[in-house]
Amino acid sequence: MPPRIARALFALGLTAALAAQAQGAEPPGQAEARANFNRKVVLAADDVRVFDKPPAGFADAAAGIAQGQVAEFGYDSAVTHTRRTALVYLPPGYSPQRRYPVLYLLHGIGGNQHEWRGYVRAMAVLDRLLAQGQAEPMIVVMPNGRARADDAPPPAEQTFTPEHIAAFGAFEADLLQSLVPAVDASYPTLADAGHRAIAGLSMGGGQALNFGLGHPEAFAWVGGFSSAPNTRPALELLRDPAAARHSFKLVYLSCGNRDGLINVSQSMHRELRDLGVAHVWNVDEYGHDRDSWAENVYHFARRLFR
Ligand code: FER
Repeated sequence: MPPRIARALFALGLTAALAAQAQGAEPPGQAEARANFNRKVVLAADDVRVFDKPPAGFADAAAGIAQGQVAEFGYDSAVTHTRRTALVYLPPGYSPQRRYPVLYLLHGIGGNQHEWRGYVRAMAVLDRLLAQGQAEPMIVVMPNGRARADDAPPPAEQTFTPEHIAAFGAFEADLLQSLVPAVDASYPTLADAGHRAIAGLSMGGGQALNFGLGHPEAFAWVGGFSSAPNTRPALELLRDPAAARHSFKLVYLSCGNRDGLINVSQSMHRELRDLGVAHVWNVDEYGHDRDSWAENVYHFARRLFR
């Protein structure tokens, strides 16, 4: 099956179901999905690092550096009909008298709204960049990207079930119809696409590319880090590929060259290249892990809203 068809099926949550059906086997999911992590990496000539490594300690919390404040933000979801919780980072020196651009940062398949702050240490990265004037002051919203009533990360053996994967797709409507309007109503945001970014890691990278490239009216800055097979083909996402050459201020793709999911990002890179949509393609020497995500959120954040 051609990869783009496989990916489209996956997006519908069918790959696992079909595979299980074919084998007459037990519940769909795990084995097929996990096998993707172990795919052989085949590198092309342009699958290279385009940014130097950040300075040592770039993701370490440091004494003497002003820290942004992180708070829980509750909103009513028209999709799940529940009250949902996101984390919101307000930059050092935040003032309700000013207006800020907003970055939406999406977690991976086993994570939740705490993953970027806890595992990746994204707030430390931003605090340091802001202290050095190397990033624009911005509000960062870290939602739970699993739009279902019970949005807790499932037990490991249920991570890849169709209903859990579908919840990451259902987040598109939750984000656009409920979360973004609630954030814009509650914080002093610059509430237009030119001041709104979306990025994510792995499953969240796929979401960021799907929702960002699919909604240029909402996001002009889009980043997919180590994006997972939920990523849809560019030609499906870009309803007007010619217009897309001018709609985005930044499209940023990255992946580690030891990550078995790299074929997903390679495909997106090649599709965008062939469509003439300018983008960053940064391949580092990491696996599917926080080292890649911390470095790439550093490089991405430095380029945002500038
Ligand atoms: C898959 C392998 C990995 C997959 C998703 C992932 C949807 C997501 C990984 C992550 O978020 O870390 O086959 O299919």
